[in-house]
Amino acid sequence: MFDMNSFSLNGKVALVTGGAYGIGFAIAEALAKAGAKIAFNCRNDANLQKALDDYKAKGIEAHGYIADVTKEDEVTKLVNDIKNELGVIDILVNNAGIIKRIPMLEMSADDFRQVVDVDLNGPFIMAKAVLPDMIEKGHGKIINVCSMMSELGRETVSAYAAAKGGLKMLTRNICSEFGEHNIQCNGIGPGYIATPQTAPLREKQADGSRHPFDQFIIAKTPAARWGEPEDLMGPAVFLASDASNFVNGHVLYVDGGILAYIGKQP
Ligand code: NAP
Ligand code: GCO
Repeated sequence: MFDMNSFSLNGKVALVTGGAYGIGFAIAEALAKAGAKIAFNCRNDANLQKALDDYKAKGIEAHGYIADVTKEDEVTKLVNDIKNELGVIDILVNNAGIIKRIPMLEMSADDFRQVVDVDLNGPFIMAKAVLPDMIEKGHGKIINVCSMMSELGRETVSAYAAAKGGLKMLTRNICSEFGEHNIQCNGIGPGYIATPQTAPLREKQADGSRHPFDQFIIAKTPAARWGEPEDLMGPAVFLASDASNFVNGHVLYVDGGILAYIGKQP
């Protein structure tokens, strides 16, 4: 029976990978506001300590862990530590990600592998670590943070686009393999969001003008603005809650309309 409690996350344990700042921090904040107990991980201790202060400043008692999503032993320890301290993970948000903007012919195979390792292998490793407990509990939510590059390519982001396109298909495969256990795996596809990851694309030019890519995105977005991490909060709560129990294998794009729009005539 639907009521607004369907959006509540009371009593749930959520892990947001890479939740120290940026999109992950905003998603974790939203899940906390909906009632979830929050765990997050990152690789850098300074980022972790600052994040704990930032969560506290928002009244959130987050639990932070140093763990690299590409390292299976660290992920196993992460999931076990959370299980011992907070309980079984009900909601996994695969948010941790990197990008390398290098023209393909100048990109080394190692650079390509590093991006795919974090952005695609990491979510696979994380999902494998949480799925057994979700199956045993008879419910679970996995949200993979995809991208415009799950659908589109552009110069210099070959590794990132390949990884995020793969992440869309991993999302559909987890849906296919575990839907019978009442586990929903969906993607959330942010458009262009103002975070440290996109800061280079928004840098003011020497003459004080906007970065050409900044101007390009404004022209490509019906909302005529960059997204903010806060724009992801409501969609993330929806995908993490019982309100979306029959939504599975879907990528919910939160892009201000970019994918629907040919772009404003110059
Ligand atoms: P960000 O500001 O660069 O933050 C990335 C986070 O991931 C940081 O907390 C980082 O912390 C962590 N991280 C990176 N590699 C990790 C690893 N191997 N293990 C654990 N944590 C790791 O990125 P963002 O802009 O918030 O983006 C977050 C996610 O959204 C990414 O998957 C990104 O691809 C995706 N996305 C971003 C946009 C956008 O416009 N910003 C749009 C679509 C999708 P440490 O460095 O301390 O580990
Ligand atoms: C880029 C940007 C994008 C965003 C995001 C768009 O260089 O094109 O970094 O890839 O990060 O993924 O959805």
